[in-house]
Amino acid sequence: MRNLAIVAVALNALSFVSATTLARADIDLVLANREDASPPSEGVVNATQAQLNSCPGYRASNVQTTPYSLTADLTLAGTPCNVYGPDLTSLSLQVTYETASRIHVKIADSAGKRYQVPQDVLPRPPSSNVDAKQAAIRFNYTTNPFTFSIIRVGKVSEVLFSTSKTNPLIFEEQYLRLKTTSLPPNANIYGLGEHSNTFRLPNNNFIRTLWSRDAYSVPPNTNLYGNHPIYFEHRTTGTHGVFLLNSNGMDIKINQETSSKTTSVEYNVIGGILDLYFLAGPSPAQVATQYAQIVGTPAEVQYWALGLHQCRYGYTDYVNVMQVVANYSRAGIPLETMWTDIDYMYKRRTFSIDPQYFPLDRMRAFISALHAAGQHYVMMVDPAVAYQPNQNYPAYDQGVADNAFLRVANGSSFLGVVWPGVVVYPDWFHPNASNYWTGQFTQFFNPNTGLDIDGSWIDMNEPANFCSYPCTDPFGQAILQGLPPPRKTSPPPPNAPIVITKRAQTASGPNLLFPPYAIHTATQSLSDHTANTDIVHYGGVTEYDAHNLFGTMMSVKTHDALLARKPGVRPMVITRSTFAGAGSKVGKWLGDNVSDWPHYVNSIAGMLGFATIYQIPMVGADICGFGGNVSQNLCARWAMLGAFGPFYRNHNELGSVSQEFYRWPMVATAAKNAISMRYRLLDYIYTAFHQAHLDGSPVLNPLFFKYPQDQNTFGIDTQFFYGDSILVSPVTGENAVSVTIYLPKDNFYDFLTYAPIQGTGSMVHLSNVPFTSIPVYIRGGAVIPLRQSSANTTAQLRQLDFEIVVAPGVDGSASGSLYIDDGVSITQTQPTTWVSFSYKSGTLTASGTFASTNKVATVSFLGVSRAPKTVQVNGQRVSSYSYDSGKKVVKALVSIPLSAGFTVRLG
Ligand code: MIG
Repeated sequence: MRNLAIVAVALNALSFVSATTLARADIDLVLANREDASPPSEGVVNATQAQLNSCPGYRASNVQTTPYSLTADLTLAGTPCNVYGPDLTSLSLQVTYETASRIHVKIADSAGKRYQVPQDVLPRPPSSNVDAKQAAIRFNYTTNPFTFSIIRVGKVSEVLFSTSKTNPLIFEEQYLRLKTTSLPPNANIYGLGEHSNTFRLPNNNFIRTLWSRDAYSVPPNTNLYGNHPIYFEHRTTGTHGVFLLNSNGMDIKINQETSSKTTSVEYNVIGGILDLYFLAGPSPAQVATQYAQIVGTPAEVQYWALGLHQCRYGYTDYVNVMQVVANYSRAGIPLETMWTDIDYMYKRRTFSIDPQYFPLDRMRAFISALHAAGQHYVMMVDPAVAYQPNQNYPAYDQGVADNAFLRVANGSSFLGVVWPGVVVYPDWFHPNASNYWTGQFTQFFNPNTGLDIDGSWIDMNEPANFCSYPCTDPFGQAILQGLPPPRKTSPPPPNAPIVITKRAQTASGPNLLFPPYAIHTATQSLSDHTANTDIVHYGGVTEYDAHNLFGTMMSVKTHDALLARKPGVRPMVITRSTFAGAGSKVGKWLGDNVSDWPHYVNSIAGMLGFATIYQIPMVGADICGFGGNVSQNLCARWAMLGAFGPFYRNHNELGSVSQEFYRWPMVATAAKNAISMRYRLLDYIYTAFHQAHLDGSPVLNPLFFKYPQDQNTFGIDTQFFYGDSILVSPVTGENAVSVTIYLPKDNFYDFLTYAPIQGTGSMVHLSNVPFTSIPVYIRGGAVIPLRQSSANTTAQLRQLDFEIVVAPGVDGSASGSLYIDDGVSITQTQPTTWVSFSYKSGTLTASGTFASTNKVATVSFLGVSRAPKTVQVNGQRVSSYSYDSGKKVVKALVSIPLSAGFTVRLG
């Protein structure tokens, strides 16, 4: 226990000391210690697999079927094993063929009393009640003991998921165990985030823990900020998905089963019910769109939000912030959006502004100047509200008046410790929470009298707490941690609420603080460094059940607050903590990474998880790294990789060396080169976002999504497709100027020169890749709309004409699309442009709806093996074209209004 105490102190220190004073080695040490630390033993049981497997399982009876459904009663099939608490004796099973590619399997207590993720947090999709015979996957079962499997039917019949007698279903008050042992050996499993492991998950002796946590340095093999209990399993015969709709803490164990030579996935969940959705695919992208039908398709983003963002923790005052904006202009690097961290707040209190360092009138003037320049401004909002009774602090007073804060059992506010010192937290379940939150936004961010922000950055919503459980003395902790308490030297106010540290545990009830099964959270316990899990939210939901929803509920409230502030405008919100479904409202950044090469490389896997699996495509890592000091080589590489991430923001920790792109000439050049590519591609990726919004199509694609038969691609997470067709292969080695990449057997074209590159399904070594360049290829088969050039702001970019690039695939054809709207409105009042391009036998055809004032100024045909005799636009010969026989490119200079369909033909 002594060791534990030391670690706890060290972790508190870690929470607020800047990275410059805490070397990376110290961080690793603290984390290593933390992982070694055994969980508190109180109430915790350690059961063996043998004990679990001797549990009786359940027997199915009263089986009722319709063509599209099955229900049954499940009764405990023997003596209760009570391994982690009492077994439930009667359960209900409900199976529904909701669509031809989705089966819903719900195993719950027969009384239907247990906690389930609330409908208003994640509305369930309607069921189309499809005849089982029409479905691509089938539910099979045995009655005694009850086991079930999900089978892919069709040409190849194969088992996707199957429970067994040897690993019986366990359903106890605080422990659910469900294990499938039927995955192929060395299975390709993706998802189950948030994690910082490889994109293709380790599949032996591996535990994924889902429990939201403030996770500085985002260590692999630990629980991080968000929770997404969805996995895709890929085989050459097809991909399928399994989603466990459950917000409770859980361990998902993946192992190689030596006896059966298979891979197993075992859910160990400490509450809720087993609410499973099986998705048939069979293509990886189809699993993605099928998952989107459950959790919602991603919110449409504002066009400007795809521009470059600059942020840091530690901008000292508004003058400093303005200097950064000015320096970007001076360096000629297009900066779209400036951000400000908690630095602006008065004593770090949310919804407050420091009158000396960030005076309101100066800030208002600064923000209008930004807007006048076509730029944008985003500020941080934290959920924890400073505990400031009788201080005329509206965010606190109004929350108290609205009863909108989390309370402990005796009715007083739950007190934690965050930046401003002692804090309270909103209870998002409270019916007043929406009004309270929207009220704060409409007042503090009032465009006419307050800060006219363009978007909101929400942090610490795990929720984070710097006070270790049981946090008996938050006031003392705030002082000890040097956080700005209201009066450092004064005693707590006489009316300070009594902090309840009494355990909620009763002899027979559930133990909400230390459940018998201890999930492998990297914190000391469930309640450590967050809100206590025995807190009961308004309406009776416990923090134990809803902890993993806090960030998503805050996200939705913030989204709604921004919408109330500017009706009709797409809210721009970037959150840290997420749950399944968050992407339908907000975007996400990957939290506190570190300025080192491994974090740079791993940011790809991180983005792929959110953009391809979890349906939160507006995602990015802190570019150039948050903690620690970045080197110019690393910042140059990251400026370029980040330009091919959906959310492109440079962000840095308090005390770390400055890392704005203009700080080093080489980094400035790298950034300009990459931004130029990104901006020319902005409409291409905006179109991908629109498609994602329509049906959940992935905005980034791992290589295997495009080459599902090519085994070499299954583990690749150092290369990816930006959108459908732009292959990004960054240099990954530390300080390296070369990289070995994989090129699938396909046609590719260099993005900058257009020269063809034949992929042969093998590794290719690229040497002499300078620190100002990133290898980017167009995949054959694509028609890519590019803006003619880059621009200083996205507003200017929208004025430019287009170049259409035709990059034929192996079969000689190509296709693509282009979506243009006003870029900001939820509902478009003006006609939009939605063009399909297709290319075949020398003819490019553009059809669809056209309402753009932009023109097509150039059409470039790649991979053309001879000079064309003629080039015709809508049947009329044009003379202004050239042919480059070395690069095999025909470039036609045209002037085609995007107001009607057209053809361009090579003769
Ligand atoms: O305890 O607001 O992840 O991006 O700069 C740290 C200060 C609080 C954590 C965020 C980080 C942000 C920092 N915040």
